[in-house]
Amino acid sequence: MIPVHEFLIKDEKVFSGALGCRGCGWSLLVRHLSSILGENTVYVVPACCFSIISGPYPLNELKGNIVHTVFAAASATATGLRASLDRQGNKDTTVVILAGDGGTFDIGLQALSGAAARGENILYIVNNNGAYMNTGIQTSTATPYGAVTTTNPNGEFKRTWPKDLMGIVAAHNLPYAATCSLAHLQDLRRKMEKARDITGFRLLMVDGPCPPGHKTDPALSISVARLAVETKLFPLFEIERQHYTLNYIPEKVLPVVECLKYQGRFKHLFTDESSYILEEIQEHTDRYWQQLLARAGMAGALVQEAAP
Ligand SMILES: Cc1ncc(C[n+]2csc(CCOP(=O)(O)OP(=O)(O)O)c2C)c(N)n1
Ligand code: SF4
Ligand SMILES: [Mg+2]
Repeated sequence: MIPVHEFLIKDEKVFSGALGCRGCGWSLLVRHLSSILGENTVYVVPACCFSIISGPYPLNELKGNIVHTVFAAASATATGLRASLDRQGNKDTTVVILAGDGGTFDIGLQALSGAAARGENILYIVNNNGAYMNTGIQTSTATPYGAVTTTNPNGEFKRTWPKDLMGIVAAHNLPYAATCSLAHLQDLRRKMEKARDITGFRLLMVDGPCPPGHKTDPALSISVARLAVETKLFPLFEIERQHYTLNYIPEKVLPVVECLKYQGRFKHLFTDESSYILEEIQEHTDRYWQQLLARAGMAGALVQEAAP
């Protein structure tokens, strides 16, 4: 076990008084990222909760340059900024996108794909909190199957599986893409440092706690994030030129209900009539894990079933 003080941020770039809700993942993610990237960084922020958290101009939450941009165009804006810096001979400034899942899985996907295919020298961070949280919890294509959002009202819930964004970005043959959890800070910081030092289009997808959207206790944000990894709902892995590496294999895999039960967005599933949905989520999770093992060349070596 690594002592907590190992992860204390020594070079703080985020001012106190940010506008995030209690237990929000956005600021913690940006605190770690900015302490690693330093002040010579341009953050490109499409519409998302971080647009608000970062503060209205001229009040920056963050020591660094922030460019607010339209929802669909983060990757295009970052491409232009990178080209402009390169033209000035400035190779040292990092251009990084801070986007939500809505701005990535849905509306920003075309620009993302274009920039990734061109191999633009951009670091793309997606805080995946599984819905359009800033405008009141609407369903995105990252929203988990079974979750209630405000676009699935009156006892309804999302009935399609979330998009495999990591599979989509892997197909662009990126030099580096990885998933990260705020409950695994050593792994998160290592991946941020690795992504910082690679040239080309890099993408990190972070599991984003959101107490109002997930209907969770703000004090449990990190615990629920840890359970998402332990239940394999949010596996930690890296992709380098389509080569997958699994970074964390739970010693004793917990059933998905152990994570879902803390989230009010799934509470309607805990009835006799809906228990089959929980089984479907378990099966889908196990299947995705098996696919990851196969992609990492570990199929057959490790077959783990959820404990009863
Ligand atoms: C073209 C366009 N449509 C809708 C909006 C309204 N809008 C602003 S933020 C947001 C939600 C963003 O969701 P996500 O990208 O998941 O980020 P989160 O708020 O969850 O951090 C929406 C719908 C907008 N700004 N521009
Ligand atoms: S709604 Fe969710 S993502 Fe937005 S600031 Fe609050 S906790 Fe963070
Ligand atoms: Mg979101």
